[in-house]
Amino acid sequence: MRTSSFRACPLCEAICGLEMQFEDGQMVAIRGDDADPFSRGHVCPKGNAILDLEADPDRLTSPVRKVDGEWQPIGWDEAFALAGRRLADVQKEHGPAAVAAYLGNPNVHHFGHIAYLPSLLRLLRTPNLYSASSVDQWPHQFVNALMFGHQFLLPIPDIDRTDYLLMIGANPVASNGSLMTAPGIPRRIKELTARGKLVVIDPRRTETAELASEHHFIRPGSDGMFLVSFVQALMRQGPARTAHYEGKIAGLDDALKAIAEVDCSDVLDVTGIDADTVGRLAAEFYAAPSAVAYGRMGVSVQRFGTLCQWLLQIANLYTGNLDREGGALVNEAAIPITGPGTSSGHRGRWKSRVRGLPEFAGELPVAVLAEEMQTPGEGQVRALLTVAGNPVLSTPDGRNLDAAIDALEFMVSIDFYINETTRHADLILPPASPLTQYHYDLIFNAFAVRRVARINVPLRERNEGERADWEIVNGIAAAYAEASGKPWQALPPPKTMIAAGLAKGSSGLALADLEAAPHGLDLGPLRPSLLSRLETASGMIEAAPQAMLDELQTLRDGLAEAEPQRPLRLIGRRDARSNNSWMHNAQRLVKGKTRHHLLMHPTDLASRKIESGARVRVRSRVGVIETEVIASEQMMPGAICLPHGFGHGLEGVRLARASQVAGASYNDLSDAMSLDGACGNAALNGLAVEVEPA
Ligand SMILES: Nc1nc2c(c(=O)[nH]1)N[C@H]1C(S)=C(S)[C@@H](COP(=O)(O)OP(=O)(O)OC[C@H]3O[C@@H](n4cnc5c(=O)[nH]c(N)nc54)[C@H](O)[C@@H]3O)O[C@H]1N2
Ligand SMILES: Nc1nc2c(c(=O)[nH]1)N[C@H]1C(S)=C(S)[C@@H](COP(=O)(O)OP(=O)(O)OC[C@H]3O[C@@H](n4cnc5c(=O)[nH]c(N)nc54)[C@H](O)[C@@H]3O)O[C@H]1N2
Ligand code: SF4
Ligand SMILES: [Mo]
Repeated sequence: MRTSSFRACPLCEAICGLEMQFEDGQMVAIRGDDADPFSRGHVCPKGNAILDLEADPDRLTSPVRKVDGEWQPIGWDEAFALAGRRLADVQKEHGPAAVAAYLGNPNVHHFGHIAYLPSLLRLLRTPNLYSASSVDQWPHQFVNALMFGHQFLLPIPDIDRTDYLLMIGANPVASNGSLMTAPGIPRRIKELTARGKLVVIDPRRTETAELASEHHFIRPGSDGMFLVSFVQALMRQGPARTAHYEGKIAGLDDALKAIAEVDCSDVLDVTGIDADTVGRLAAEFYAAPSAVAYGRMGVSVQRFGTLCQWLLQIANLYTGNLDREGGALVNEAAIPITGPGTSSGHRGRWKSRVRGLPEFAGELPVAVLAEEMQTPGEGQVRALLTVAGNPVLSTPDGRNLDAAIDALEFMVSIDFYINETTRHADLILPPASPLTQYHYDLIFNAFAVRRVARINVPLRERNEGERADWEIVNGIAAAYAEASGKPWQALPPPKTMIAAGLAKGSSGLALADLEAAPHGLDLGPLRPSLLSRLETASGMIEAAPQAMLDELQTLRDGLAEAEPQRPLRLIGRRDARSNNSWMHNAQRLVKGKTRHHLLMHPTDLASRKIESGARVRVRSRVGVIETEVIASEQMMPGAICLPHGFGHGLEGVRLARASQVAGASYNDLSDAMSLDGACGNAALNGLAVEVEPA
């Protein structure tokens, strides 16, 4: 007999409700849950691929330990004790900084990771904390902290009600939306373009651009100039509409004055978009009944990412669209992640040892991780904990990081795959399937385009001999505490923690209310709330943070950095059938044509006498990779495009299917020295490269 269970998908920010069908305890099918009021039946190929993940023979289900280069089984208690003792020993001998931790993207998708790891990390007391955030959304968090006083006071585009969406450097039709949890993006975009307008600015004519009202190519990395020019054009349309923010805003005149002073006379040369077009878009944006400017990976993970995020909010502010329906609104999450007792996002409490880069929100930029391992001296990193991450493929100059990790004294990973990074571990602790655990999306409920809440209950028991993610974190912490003589108290199970979290919020919801709604709860559209929640010292929106005025000064110099021997600009790409570096082992996703090739405009191929389909070498300052190139009119001439997360053919990796679609790693080209100057986020997009026949 078939039975159905319902759960939010843990694979991306869209948190679609899934209907999972079981037969005799075996999961046999997955469909979008039509009764989920938020996702309304939406599902993508990845959601279905959970079937492959659950049945993957390469997936670890119990701990393994490397002995003389061979993986051997080890019991849980012994594994915890070994991890705790080795981490404590390294710190005893070399000091607390000698242990580093790296947390990867899936941490955010699992309550048993995100709610439990902070206590383990506090126990380790190391300055060397790293995560995928510094190759991703740091610029957003940083701007939120500067302007609104909290890293998670995040303005979200009100996509369902806006009349005009200016979207720059985002491709939600492939990515399913980011820092904008909105399941079923294509439907939402179709409704938007029927009601108003979507304008996409992107060096590639993407899947989203295809659905947009209008698309413009932009030279990679030149968005800072485009947005300055755009705000200048808004200023020519009429006065700032700031009545709404009266008494709640500081520095707007200073910000506008500094923006007005930037010389944008050559905006066409720099960006590829002419001044008339910028002016027309600004006029439309200013005149629209409601409008919102939004940018993601393409504008945040580049040299001027933070500046771009600030300029986007200035555009929203100037036109009165910040904290307004149809504009950009901050969610009021049922389990609060802002306000008392949360981490607002401080900066500079410590610095990285080698390059002296400041900490942000408790972490150092991951671009410095390799040098912290490779540079001798007091505080050198000698041991590593990774949790749900693959920094060898995901962070800049991955090949060098790979070598640095290989030379460590000890490494322990919480992960269920032996991937390009965890192959170096001495010990791997694999969590049981997330489907066996209580889960509440702390982050994505809070970043959603509606006020939603949902508890996910276990769909089945975990198998005999498996451990849940939160039990593993507790297990390592307890063993480490014992070995290091530090006091420690285990955290209670997720259900208890979720109930406690709800009690801290003002939604009035209790656990039982969520449990009574197996398809999730819709609590209504977003509402203005930012002005009453500001956490800046002044209690006002700080429109002109000094760090942003400084970046404006360097914008022109930064854009002028020419590299004649590397004239092409490399950008990334996401595909609906891919998920960063780790789902290429799922048969449902990798079957059919390969997806890791380089895209290049025909004229750029012709001028280099390269045929479409040929193998090419791509060179950057730090590395060279080989891959296949395909001619594509989707690309702006001068810009070339490669997805990240490939490069699976490395020795010792246990990903049988992924290794057949190995591809090359983007991050063997990206540069650990090339950062967003304002916050230290990696500048992965807009990389200067050259291509030659292989
Ligand atoms: N060039 C370039 N580089 C990029 C990007 C880009 O656009 N271009 N994007 C960046 C972005 S946005 C991100 S978020 C990062 C991602 O970078 P990472 O977070 O470092 O890597 P992932 O590929 O997400 O690897 C996830 C790992 O988690 C494991 N995993 C999955 N689910 C679970 C679980 O439930 N528990 C545990 N313990 N492990 C689990 C998987 O097996 C896999 O090994 O990559 C970044 N790197
Ligand atoms: N299918 C799938 N979905 C995913 C992921 C995945 O790997 N696969 N990863 C998830 C993660 S971790 C994240 S963070 C989100 C990211 O979500 P998005 O940011 O929406 O996804 P990207 O495809 O990286 O979109 C970035 C866009 O910026 C463009 N771009 C690159 N450089 C520039 C530039 O200099 N200027 C401008 N204007 N545009 C530029 C690229 O062409 C691309 O279209 O996606 C999530 N969803
Ligand atoms: S869009 Fe995201 S949340 Fe929805 S099914 Fe696909 S991977 Fe899962
Ligand atoms: Mo990400």
